[in-house]
Amino acid sequence: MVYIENVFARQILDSRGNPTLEVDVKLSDGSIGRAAVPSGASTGKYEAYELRDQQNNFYNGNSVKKAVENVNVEIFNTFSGRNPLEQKIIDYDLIELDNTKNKSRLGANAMLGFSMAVARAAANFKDLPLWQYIGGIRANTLPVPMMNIINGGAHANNGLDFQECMIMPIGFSTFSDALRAGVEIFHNLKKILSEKSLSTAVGDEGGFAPNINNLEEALSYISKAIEISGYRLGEEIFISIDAAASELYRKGLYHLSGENKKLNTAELIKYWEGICNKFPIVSIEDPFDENDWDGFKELTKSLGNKLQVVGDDLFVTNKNRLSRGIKDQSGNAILIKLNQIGTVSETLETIELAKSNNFGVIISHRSGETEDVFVSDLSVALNTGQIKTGSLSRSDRTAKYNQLIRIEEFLGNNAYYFGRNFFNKYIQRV
Ligand code: 2PG
Ligand code: MG
Repeated sequence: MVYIENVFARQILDSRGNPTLEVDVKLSDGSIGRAAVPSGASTGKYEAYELRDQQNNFYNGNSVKKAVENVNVEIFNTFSGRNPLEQKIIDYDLIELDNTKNKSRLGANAMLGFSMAVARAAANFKDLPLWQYIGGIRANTLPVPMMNIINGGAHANNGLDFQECMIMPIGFSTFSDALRAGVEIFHNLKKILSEKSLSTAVGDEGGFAPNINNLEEALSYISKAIEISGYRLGEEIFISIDAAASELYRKGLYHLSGENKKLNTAELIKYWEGICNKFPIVSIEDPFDENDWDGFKELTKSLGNKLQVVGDDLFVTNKNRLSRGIKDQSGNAILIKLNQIGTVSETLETIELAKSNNFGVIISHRSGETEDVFVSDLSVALNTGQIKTGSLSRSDRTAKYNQLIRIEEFLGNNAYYFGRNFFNKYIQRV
């Protein structure tokens, strides 16, 4: 029987220059699985705990030496000799070993790095690509990307209140064509911003971060870029937004300081309805605070048949929080981030729960990323049909798209692009 022979973690750097973990799992047959852990900036309050050393004058408090040690000592001691093909048993034993509610003892970053590396090692042992190891022969769907081409909020230092203005190339029949459209639009957006003498420097996720302070202005530049690229807005390309509204919420009000507005939940619902009347928006993520279940519920009631209302900070990839959302109809889609929950198996279960309740599923990167492309494989493995992995620049983001190009090539005629399917469900033709 194949078994885990060695587990080794090291501290590496993420795309923002912050320390994170990389974990290697070596098996008895010589197979190796390597995984790196991403990290968020606009983190939800209910996420699993990211263990950082918080040591003064040392990596600004952000080093992960303790988490590294937890992998190299405790996790190694517990799991060496175990069967790497038993992902679920390993993950649940890991949860038991940690023995806290939010993975704060070992650190969700330590746990996830190990969990992902076990999956990769097992895939390599089976001589399968990760997506095929996880998904089997049913895995064939290339996801529609949410491409974050204008960054704001906590990911940029401009005046834009909301975090992500994204394009979704839905009306295409292959992933490659969809990707090409996104790239062309991205480059044309750069020209438009330059002509307006706005900065074309990029934010944390590789999208532009021009110094504008108004969502409609951002969306109008994007619309223009789509048009001059020769694509049809509302037929081929659609818009999605991540408001990351938990970041804007204080004492019952949403503070849109860029737009000089303070809105309560009901007013913000009106605001979203107004934006959706002006632009072909198919998805709004975290339109309200992570505790504003009613806001989610109301918006789902009013717009949920036309677009996705996505819970990120609201659900934090957590089955219990998602169950509440399903029951109350607070939202109709979930953003999936492995490090919000901290193991591969729990992530798979949350996705399963979402799918079986007809919730949309978007596999997501974090704003702090590495060259690891686990999310690309995961999106194809489970045929989720959607991925959010940033803009069309910076290797930490393009690495994910490049992996999807490889998977599409591997699948050949068996590759299926989810665009039309998504299109039929949400898009109202004008
Ligand atoms: C989000 C993510 C990823 P962060 O809010 O959806 O885009 O950002 O990783 O900073 O939480
Ligand atoms: Mg989000």
